[in-house]
Amino acid sequence: MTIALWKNARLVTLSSSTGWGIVDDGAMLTERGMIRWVGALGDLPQDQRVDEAHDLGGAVVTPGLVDCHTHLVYAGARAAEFELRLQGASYEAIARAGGGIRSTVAATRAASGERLYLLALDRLNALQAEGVTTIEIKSGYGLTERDEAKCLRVARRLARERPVTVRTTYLAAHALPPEFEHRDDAYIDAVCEWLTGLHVERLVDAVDAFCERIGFSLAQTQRVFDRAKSLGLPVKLHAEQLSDMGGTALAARYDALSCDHLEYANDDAVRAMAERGTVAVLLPGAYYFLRETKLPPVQALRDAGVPIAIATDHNPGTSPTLSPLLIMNMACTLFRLTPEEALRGMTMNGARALGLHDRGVLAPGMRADFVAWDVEHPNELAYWFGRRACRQVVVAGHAVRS
Ligand code: DI6
Ligand code: FE
Repeated sequence: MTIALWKNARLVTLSSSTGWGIVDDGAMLTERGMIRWVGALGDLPQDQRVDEAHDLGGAVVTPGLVDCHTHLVYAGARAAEFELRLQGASYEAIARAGGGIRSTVAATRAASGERLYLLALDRLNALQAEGVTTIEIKSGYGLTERDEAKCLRVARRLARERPVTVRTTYLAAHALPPEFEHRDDAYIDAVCEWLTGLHVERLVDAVDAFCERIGFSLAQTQRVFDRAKSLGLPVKLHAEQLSDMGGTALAARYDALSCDHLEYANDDAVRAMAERGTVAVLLPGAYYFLRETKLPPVQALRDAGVPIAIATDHNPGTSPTLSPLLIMNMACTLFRLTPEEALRGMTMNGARALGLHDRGVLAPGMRADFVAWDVEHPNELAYWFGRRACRQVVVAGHAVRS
């Protein structure tokens, strides 16, 4: 098996619980897609066999970015809705009037799997050009068994055809489709039934719901979670984004991998997450784009020791961004995370929010997913915004070509 040496890097290992873990004049050995050794080049054993060597040109090198919350597969933009909101219409009012998520559902149902694939591929390529090596992709714009399957198959196809890890999440409990108007409990019955079939087809890695006034109730969310658990699937939740529904505490009782958004989460929610090891996923893009003012309880999360991840939440309604670095910047400027917390949030804690423990730090035994950046210090990753700072992306020990 080929042993590759990657040298001339300023490694940002994140391998201890605090601090960047910088190794200057750093080097890594990779073999079979995994990291075998990490250290200063001068400490590499003299007799180490090396089959190929790569010069990283003095770049800052971090773990590959993990975008742990996206809605990447859909058709249609929502710029007209953006204009309405700029004129004063609220996101909730637009949703209640049948716009919002439902308008994306109509466009997604009308699109072929091939068309959805090409649209999502373009978005994935943009994210990867900024360092993303692992991505979560939710369904939730199909809302029929056939259309949810269509979207999840697109997500699986992306993983087959691009060098990236994709984790799929079933989010049929995202909005009530028009054919179920006033029959939300019947819709939840259908959501549970479809899940069983999609699971048999191995299309689902985790199960999510939108627990919100304009989404689904606690009791309905619980029914979806019960079905997920009966199939052995982990859960996560869009919780406390627009109001305090108590979804976080419910999700924690089901040992959720993560609770996401959390602007309205209270102390009980934070405690529940801490007790169950649930990751808090903060989504500053949606906060920014909806011009929200209620901040998530960042200090309480820190004090309770809840791991904080951040993600793009890429979607056409509330976070139409393809820039993980911009999201790191927003996590600092809007939510007051430190640049180090922002990087941990988009690497190791993002991985944890997906139940992945083999990535997110540069250490022996981890996947060889890493990114070389045109910066001098990792704090610049959250500092610049709108700058193309990514020099090279490496996935499982292979340089990615776009
Ligand atoms: N919360 C969000 O921010 C996205 N979904 C959700 O449950 C928004 C989805 C959309 O507006 O299309
Ligand atoms: Fe979302």
